[in-house]
Amino acid sequence: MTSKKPRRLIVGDIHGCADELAELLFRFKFMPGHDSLFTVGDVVGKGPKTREALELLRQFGARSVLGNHEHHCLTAAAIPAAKRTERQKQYLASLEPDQKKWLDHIAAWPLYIEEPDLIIVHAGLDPAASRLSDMRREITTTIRTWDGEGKYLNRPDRDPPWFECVDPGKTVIFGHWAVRGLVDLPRFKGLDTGCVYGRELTAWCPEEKKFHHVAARREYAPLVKD
Ligand SMILES: [Mn+2]
Repeated sequence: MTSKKPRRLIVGDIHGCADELAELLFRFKFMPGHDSLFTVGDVVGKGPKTREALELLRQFGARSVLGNHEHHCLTAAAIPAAKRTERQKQYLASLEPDQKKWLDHIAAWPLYIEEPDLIIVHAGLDPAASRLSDMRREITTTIRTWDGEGKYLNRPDRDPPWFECVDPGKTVIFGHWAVRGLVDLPRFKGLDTGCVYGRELTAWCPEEKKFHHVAARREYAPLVKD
């Protein structure tokens, strides 16, 4: 037993970077059954070890929200095999040999997780929704900027970031915006620091009010603005 208080660790976009995830948990001295683990989604896709990342998170009892890349897996699985694109086939192959098990697992991930003091969401909150439960999937998994109506969600040159357009009354922890990188505002913590692009994996601990970073072992994918 330990006298240390339980801590929560919320991990940014992992994208199959299981080695960096393992190093992060080791360096944090994460204690399963005592500390709590969360991710902002986009655990899958692009990187080298999707299955290993999912398995590690499952072993540590992590709770995740749905990212656009998990949604991509679910979409791929829902269409006939003969009609799948190469990218869709790759995503499904990355879940083998237990593809069905992981698809069922991912399908249960919520759009957001609400704690007494914070909200975890993949891309951001829906500024048009008056309640969290009214938020639309397309927005929570893909928003970067807000145009006032939700037609364009990624126009950084024209529109403000979504987090300048909401007032949730709690700290919001999110990912999805590797091009922008770390966001460290009092109410908003953006954790996508592009590990899969060769930068770093980032997590936030609310109890310590501190970020934890692990350098990427290499560049696994080119940075593309999707
Ligand atoms: Mn994403």
